[in-house]
Amino acid sequence: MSESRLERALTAEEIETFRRDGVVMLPAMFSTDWIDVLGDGLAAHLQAPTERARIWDRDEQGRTMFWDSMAWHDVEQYQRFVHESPAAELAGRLLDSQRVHFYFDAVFVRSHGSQFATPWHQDEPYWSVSGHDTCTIWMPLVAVHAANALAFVPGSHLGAQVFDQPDFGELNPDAKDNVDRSDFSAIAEAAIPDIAADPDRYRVVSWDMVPGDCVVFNSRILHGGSGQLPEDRELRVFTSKWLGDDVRIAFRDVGMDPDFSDMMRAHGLASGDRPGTDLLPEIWAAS
Ligand SMILES: O=C(O)CCC(=O)C(=O)O
Repeated sequence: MSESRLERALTAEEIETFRRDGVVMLPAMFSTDWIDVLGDGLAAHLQAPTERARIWDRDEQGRTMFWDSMAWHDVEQYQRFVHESPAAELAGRLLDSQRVHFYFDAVFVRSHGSQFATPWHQDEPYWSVSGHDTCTIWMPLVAVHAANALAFVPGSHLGAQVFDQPDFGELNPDAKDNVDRSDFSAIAEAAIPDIAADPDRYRVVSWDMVPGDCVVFNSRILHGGSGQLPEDRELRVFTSKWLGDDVRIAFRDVGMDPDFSDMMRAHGLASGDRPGTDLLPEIWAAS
């Protein structure tokens, strides 16, 4: 049996919480060394962003929210994290999957005092894969208060309703060309509820976190609300997206953002396939 890479064992309660709520906060899951690797990677990444990179918000004081995705092909430190860190095993154990493939990385970088709040949404409707066995590992690389951290509606990953998801392509103050757009109106059954207006009703959760802690969440869970930082705080977040046993490629008629479908087709992947190739590689298997 191969040796576990986890920094510490998951408790039965943590695993149960992830399955029941679709989200769990895991303190002290990554070593300082891994946080340093990601910090160095992010510094290099910000110097050479991908063609997808975009400022999502720029306010009158010049405060920004920067986003980019699938940079791991270019950023050596992210590659090391994907292949060698505990992340893939962590995903596999929480998803109870026999095999875990990597999907993509995304970073969310807010400058000091940025008031931008991430709109509430689910992830899977934007993805070119579908399945229940998916997760994102959300890792702040600086300390964050619960009031400014990503927030979640526990249990919402189990709902079947198709929401009218926000169009993240609208977040484009610099009018960048060739931005992915999404319009879910043709398939939506309901508007996203106004969760921010009544967080208690939705039992919204978020946590005080320090580097090394992570939140793992199912891609169907309703989440958002991060940001609105105090003047003296920035927020640097690295996320990685992982695919478990029931996931299949699913090119969609509406919504894909970031749209990796051309890249996936160029690697020979078609709707209905299991993830694979060096674009969506298998990283971990239960022995
Ligand atoms: O960190 C954020 O503000 C947004 C993160 C997010 O929505 C995601 O990783 O799916």
